[in-house]
Amino acid sequence: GTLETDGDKDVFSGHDIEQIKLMAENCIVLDYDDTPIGSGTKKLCHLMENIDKGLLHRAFSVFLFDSKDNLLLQQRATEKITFADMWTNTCCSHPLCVDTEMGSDKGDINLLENAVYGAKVAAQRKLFHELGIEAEDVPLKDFKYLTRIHYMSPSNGPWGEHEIDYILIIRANAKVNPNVNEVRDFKYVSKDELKAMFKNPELVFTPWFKLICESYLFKWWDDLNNLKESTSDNIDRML
Ligand code: DMA
Ligand code: MN
Repeated sequence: GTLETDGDKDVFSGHDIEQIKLMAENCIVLDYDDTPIGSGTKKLCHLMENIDKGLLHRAFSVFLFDSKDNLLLQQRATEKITFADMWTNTCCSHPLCVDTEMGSDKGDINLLENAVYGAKVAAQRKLFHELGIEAEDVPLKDFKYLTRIHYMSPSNGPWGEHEIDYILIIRANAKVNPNVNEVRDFKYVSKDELKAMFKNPELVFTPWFKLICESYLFKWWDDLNNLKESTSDNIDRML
């Protein structure tokens, strides 16, 4: 996970040192059915040469709404190694290969419930890291798991994504204090404001955010007060 080999110099050349360090995080490597089969560094999991051989990892995507049904968006920092400068949902990242974020310390019989719990723990950690949102403003019990989607998308250069992504919605009254190494800008938007943003050719959006908007988001947004946490074990393959 350091800069010791020529290979690292190559894929990381020109990138931000803080973001390079985060590439040493241990993601949860999955089989096709979302069963953890090991760990892999964030770097290995996001290289297209590995993805092309089938390497798949676990992720989460948070959609945070305020009390007026506005959605918190972020623009990714220029420093991000993948999908830099793009507008996207509130917060995305990966549950790490530790007991709390795999949910393996929860001891539930239901493996999906454990995995969902681990994704919520990771979501709370990254909402603070990226946006400075305090854990007490986003308690674990307030996240609702809605579905998991399997998707793949190349990014720039050698990089890409191939994930099973746990979709989490939360309603919160959050004070935002962005980490500028992660987040370039943020904005609360109404449904109509987001639709107008999609029509603006100067704005670029992440592929997963567009996928989720097209398939689910606007439907959920119409019914925010009545959304129930999913207990289905379905994996929505969007490949
Ligand atoms: C990865 O997000 C997760 C999804 C759902 C694309 P990311 O690139 O923002 O991860 P991180 O914040 O850990 O760099
Ligand atoms: Mn990923």
